[in-house]
Amino acid sequence: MTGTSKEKTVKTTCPYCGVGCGVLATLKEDGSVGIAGDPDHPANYGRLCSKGSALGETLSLEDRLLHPEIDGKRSDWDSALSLVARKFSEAIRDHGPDSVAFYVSGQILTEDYYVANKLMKGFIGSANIDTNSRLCMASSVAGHRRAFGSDTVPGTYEDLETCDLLVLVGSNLAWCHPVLFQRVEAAKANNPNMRVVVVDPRETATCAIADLHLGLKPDTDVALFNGLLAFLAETEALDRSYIAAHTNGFEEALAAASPCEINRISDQTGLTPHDIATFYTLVARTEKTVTLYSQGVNQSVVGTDKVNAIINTHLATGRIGKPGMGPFSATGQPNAMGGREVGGLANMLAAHMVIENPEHRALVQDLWQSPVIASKQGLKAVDLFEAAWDGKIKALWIMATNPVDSLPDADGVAEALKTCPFVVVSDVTRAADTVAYADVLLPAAAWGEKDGTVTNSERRISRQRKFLDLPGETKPDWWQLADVARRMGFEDAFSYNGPDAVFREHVALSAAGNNGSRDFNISALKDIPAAAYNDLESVQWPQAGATVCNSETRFFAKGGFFTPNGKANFIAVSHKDPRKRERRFPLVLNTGRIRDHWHTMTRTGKTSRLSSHIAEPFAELHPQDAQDAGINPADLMEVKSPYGSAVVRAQITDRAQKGSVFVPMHWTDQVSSKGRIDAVVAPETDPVSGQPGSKFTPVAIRKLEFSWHGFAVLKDKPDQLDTGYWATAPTEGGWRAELAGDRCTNPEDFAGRLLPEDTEFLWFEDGTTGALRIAGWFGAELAGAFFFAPDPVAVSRPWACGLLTAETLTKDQRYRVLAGRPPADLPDKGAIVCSCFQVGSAEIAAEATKGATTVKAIGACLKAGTNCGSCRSEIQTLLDAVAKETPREDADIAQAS
Ligand SMILES: Nc1nc2c(c(=O)[nH]1)N[C@H]1C(S)=C(S)[C@@H](COP(=O)(O)OP(=O)(O)OC[C@H]3O[C@@H](n4cnc5c(=O)[nH]c(N)nc54)[C@H](O)[C@@H]3O)O[C@H]1N2
Ligand SMILES: Nc1nc2c(c(=O)[nH]1)N[C@H]1C(S)=C(S)[C@@H](COP(=O)(O)OP(=O)(O)OC[C@H]3O[C@@H](n4cnc5c(=O)[nH]c(N)nc54)[C@H](O)[C@@H]3O)O[C@H]1N2
Ligand code: SF4
Ligand SMILES: [Mo]
Repeated sequence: MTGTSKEKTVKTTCPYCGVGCGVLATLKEDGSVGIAGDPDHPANYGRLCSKGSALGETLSLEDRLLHPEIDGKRSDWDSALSLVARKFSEAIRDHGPDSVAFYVSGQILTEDYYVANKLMKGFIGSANIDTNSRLCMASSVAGHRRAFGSDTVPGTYEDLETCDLLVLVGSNLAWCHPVLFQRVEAAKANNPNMRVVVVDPRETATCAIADLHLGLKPDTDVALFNGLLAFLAETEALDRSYIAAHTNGFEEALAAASPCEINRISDQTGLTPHDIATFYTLVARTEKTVTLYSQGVNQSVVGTDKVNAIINTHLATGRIGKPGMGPFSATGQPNAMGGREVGGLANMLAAHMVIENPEHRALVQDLWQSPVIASKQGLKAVDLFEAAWDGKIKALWIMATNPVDSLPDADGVAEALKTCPFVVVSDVTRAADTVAYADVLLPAAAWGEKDGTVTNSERRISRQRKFLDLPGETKPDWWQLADVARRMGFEDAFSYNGPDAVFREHVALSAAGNNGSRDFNISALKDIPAAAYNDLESVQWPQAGATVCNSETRFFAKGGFFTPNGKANFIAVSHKDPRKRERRFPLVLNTGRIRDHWHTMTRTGKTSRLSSHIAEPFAELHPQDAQDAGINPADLMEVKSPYGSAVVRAQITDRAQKGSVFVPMHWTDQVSSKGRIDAVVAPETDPVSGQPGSKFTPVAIRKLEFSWHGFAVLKDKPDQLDTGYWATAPTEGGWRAELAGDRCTNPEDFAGRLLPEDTEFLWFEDGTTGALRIAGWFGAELAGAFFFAPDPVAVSRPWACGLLTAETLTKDQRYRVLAGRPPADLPDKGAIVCSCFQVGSAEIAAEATKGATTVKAIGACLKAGTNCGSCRSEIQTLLDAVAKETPREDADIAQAS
């Protein structure tokens, strides 16, 4: 801890994505928190993305859960935890250990996870503990275990910088792992030979650095990578000696992949033979190749096969575990890896041990001194909620995840929670859709209020540190679990006096009976005292020696796999045609993320800065599909499957693939009328990993007709949005709302209900266009402004939002608000691209036409992209678009004039 006597700066780790950036958090005298990237942390060397740098704005206590509640009424810890212990014990007594379950999260800390897993598998005696990592990393875990015999990520972040070819498969790195993206961007700028290939049905922001974008048909990756394996064999690009010395099953895998028929692969993937051949040739001739993959690979009913098809190509070329080479699974959540280390999945044990292995079970049970040990796999997430719906789960504890929004068939999940007799939810906020289904609500300590460790994508363990007091009666998750365990009669095994004690046990388990037979070993941290745990610098595992060592930690360059014969397994996989187009559901729903929001928005949704980039649920769709459905830009549309429907705004773009619609996963019932896209997603899973295919659901779309559309800015948070469509977001100085309604709701009355009674109204009605604008005033201060029209409203959002923070307005200016557009001396910014400096697309395009041709030049004149850098890929895309339309000479002339 450093800083002046009144200010303290603490080194901690970002609670969002799996990059695991080091953060310096400074608690200021006025109680605010300053956030900066930790220049010494090897994941980010000082960088932070838009979400990380806005962390200080998400720490308010608004909507925080501060006290335990039973049946919606305030309670206390003693009553709440006694009730939880009693209900779980009774269910186990009456219906057996498999009648209870935990559903946890890659966002709890390793210590929390360790305690949850220990209680369920060693003391309750069931393996019914699963986690949202099932929706995230399960296919990677399964693919790793099939190939390597262990869940090992062989490489490191440095490999992404030192390779000559980076293949990004199903990864929107620019938006989802922005700091890694920036590291790659910088490496590419320094290495003119470096090439980047993006394999993704959509043209994403990540394509801004791509030399080749392969916009393949959804779920055809196996065909592409099998073709690559066959091509490598046919062009003698294999590493025969590596294959012979360190692998099993090559011939079978090659037979399943061969021959390399480019035309067939072209039919299967929808890619041109030329692009396929270019890609294959590039891989064949580039020794230093890294294939990084994420949810476009994992979240598929053939996800595990996709993972192994990729790994096969690396094993065949011996490009694994060497600097600049290897398959690399980018993890999503801050502690996806930590959860895997402690065995937090229903099909794992602990410390990377195997639940089906009796020796492993004995090792764990011995260290835990536990009465029982689960000997078979438990229920995986989708099956777990299905069992709850079926009445088989009598008590369920949900921790740090929001399944009513994030699991497929999300309405079915809500039904399951209604059926389940006893549901416990530990969360930090009450503004999460799952909270409504809790019988007992437990207030958890949030980021900055608790201590523990997380592991990032490159196996680096870092400390999250506390710098804030616990608000209200909140408690860390491990504490809640350990207390319930003690109340269930397991006093000795759960008498931890702090997270350091849990961590020491976790270290001991990693070393137990581990003579090199298991990858996860951190015995160098054995018996780490509390003070050293507190000061722990980040370390990569393995750390199997006597002391911590900071040298290279790659796996498998010289074999040494964790299979019975020490060799890696090629897995013979074959392409399966994705589901045929159905007449009633002819499009494929693809889902995923946007740049500035995190999952169900319970934290990023608190800040206006992160809401300014995209403030409404939308569907990205191809112009042809839009035309076929009679949908125009900005229309409201329904996306529907046999499971449910959602209502979103149409964003028509040729960056989308024809036949696919992309909808982000972030919108919930808290912030929109019907934006929960997981209500539409099919609960179909990969047979090996149990991971849902969240990127592929057959759907139908249609335009929704409304009598009126509206946009509003309001000082106070709107709460009575009883209209057909709405989506709200915070904006500086208040709230913004997108609206639409039918004839039954009169827009004027609607506006009147949302404005405080004593406001003075000004309004303007345009008889020819049907536009209606209403502004409510407290004297010279704006209480709210409404812009209504028969069609989607074209008012400039940044301008309208700016009215809330404008200096007091003169009477004349007050009327100008009713004009519904920025005055001529204040041109429209366009959609916000740079959320740090609130720079819009129109401003960037204007500078580009004036001659700014590089992201750097835009930064120099507008500051855009010069703080966190998360928007740089979008600026590049805008520059490319302008360049396409403006011949270079014109730009030069414009600059000269
Ligand atoms: N801003 C932001 N960043 C995040 C998160 C967040 O919520 N917001 N969440 C974090 C988490 S938990 C995760 S798991 C990661 C996810 O990170 P990513 O996996 O990069 O993100 P997604 O947007 O889910 O999906 C990536 C891409 O897969 C593509 N895709 C869909 N189908 C296919 C297919 O069949 N083949 C291929 N090759 N690609 C396909 C999609 O079009 C999409 O662009 O992000 C992490 N980082
Ligand atoms: N359609 C579709 N669905 C998806 C995906 C997709 O791409 N498409 N992606 C999937 C993936 S990869 C993931 S990882 C999941 C994520 O989905 P979720 O895990 O459901 O999403 P979050 O919003 O991160 O939920 C975390 C919850 O924990 C709370 N919380 C935060 N900190 C703490 C804490 O310290 N303790 C406790 N007890 N609670 C805390 C938050 O307030 C929030 O309610 O979504 C999955 N669902
Ligand atoms: S890239 Fe962004 S979200 Fe991910 S850890 Fe770093 S700062 Fe946090
Ligand atoms: Mo994830």
